[in-house]
Amino acid sequence: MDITLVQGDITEQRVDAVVNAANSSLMGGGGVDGAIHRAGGPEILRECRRLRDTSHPDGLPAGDAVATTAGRMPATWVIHTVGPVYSASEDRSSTLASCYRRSLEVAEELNAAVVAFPAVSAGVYGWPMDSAADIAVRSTLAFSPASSNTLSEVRFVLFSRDAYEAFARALEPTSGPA
Ligand code: AR6
Repeated sequence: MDITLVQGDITEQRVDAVVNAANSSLMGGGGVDGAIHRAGGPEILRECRRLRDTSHPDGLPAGDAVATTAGRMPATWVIHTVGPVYSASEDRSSTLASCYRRSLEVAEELNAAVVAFPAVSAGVYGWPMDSAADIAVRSTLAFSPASSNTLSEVRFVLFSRDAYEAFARALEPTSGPA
């Protein structure tokens, strides 16, 4: 499985699945969530409402992931995950790592080959970018694919140059203490 980095807009990616940094309500919001619903159109919200009415009456907990259509976007699916709100007093890294693991599990269930992720929790939810990048890269590298695995590429799509550079640093092999 290759890990690639792109600076750009996740809604324009021609991939099997784009991951959305959603909130527990699954009813849309700002940031990348707003951009995905705008680009994909109302079909995404319709499917999200259906999920709320059926399998997820209480919403989607932080760290979990669920899929819908990608509507009019070039991708086929949106995998909605809910990142934790950053806290300086409580370590919520395992919840953020779970977003990546659960999203990749859902991607496998869909037989997706290429999956694009934004920097989950690193916007409105306030996670410092270097740490968000580190957790994203580590949890993706730690993911053990199922034997039927179809995943060939995980693409991190970063909106800003700063985010791109943080992910590039997180991907650098550690050189150890000087
Ligand atoms: N493509 C790629 N990355 C983007 C795009 C885009 N089109 N737009 C923003 N980003 P955020 P969160 C980056 O705030 O922190 C929403 O209201 C952005 O610069 O979208 O998990 C939800 O409904 C940042 O680096 O997600 C939730 O309520 C990263 O995506 C809440 O925000 C994530 O920022 C979730 O907050």
